[in-house]
Amino acid sequence: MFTRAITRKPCRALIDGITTSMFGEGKPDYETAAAQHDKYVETLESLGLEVLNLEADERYPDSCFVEDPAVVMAECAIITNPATDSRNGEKFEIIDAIKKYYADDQIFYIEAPGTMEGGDVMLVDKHFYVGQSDRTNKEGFEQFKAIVEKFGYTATAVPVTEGLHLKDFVIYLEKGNMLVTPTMNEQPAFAEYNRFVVDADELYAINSMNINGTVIVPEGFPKTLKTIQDLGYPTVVINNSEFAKIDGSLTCLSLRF
Ligand code: CIR
Repeated sequence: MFTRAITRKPCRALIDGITTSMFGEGKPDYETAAAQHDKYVETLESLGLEVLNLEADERYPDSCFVEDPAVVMAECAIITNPATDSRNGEKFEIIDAIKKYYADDQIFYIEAPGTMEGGDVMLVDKHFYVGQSDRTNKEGFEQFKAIVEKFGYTATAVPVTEGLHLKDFVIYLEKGNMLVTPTMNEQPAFAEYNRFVVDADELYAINSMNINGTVIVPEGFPKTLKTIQDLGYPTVVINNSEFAKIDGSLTCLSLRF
């Protein structure tokens, strides 16, 4: 069960967020993004989470994507080392929020030359799958593994060959079910799960998010919504279009614990 989340309001500079345009063309509209973010926070609250919604930080265009500079779990928090210059400083700005919930001896740090972003980290029960991507390197993974093993977790690396982060291409919906791309469907690491391949025109909907049994699904992806509903999950649909334009998905916008 999640009881808390940390989010950060989008800043006006989000129009300059990094993008490969893999999920949408054009620049985000700030006002629309702010309204969508409000709705996101309200949705988390409606599902029982107490949300710490941090103030916007204009110095970092991508700073609303708080999932990347930290990884949180019940026993500890790990401050990551974001790989891009424009995002690396976000790791310093998330620490005060993390310290509200974790003692100093529960907070760990990924150090250079290790890089890591939380979008590459997917937890299944007590096992972490960690994407090896342009953002998370082998050294980052090895440091992460050594930290989480102290708390009884295991971790394995998974190659990310299709784009930004692991969780853009595979998501665990709980109860043994995963949404995957055709490539992740062939990944031996995921062979033991019930895998549902998402159509190429609905790739963005892979990053749906299970919060305490209810799955939040991005608006506009009816086939994936039906797949999730047919599996028996209650769903909530929200529009995330402005974040999609800068490669941001649903999980990116919060730390949940
Ligand atoms: C970036 O490229 O870093 C941002 N524009 C998007 C980050 C999305 N984060 C995530 O998937 N966890």
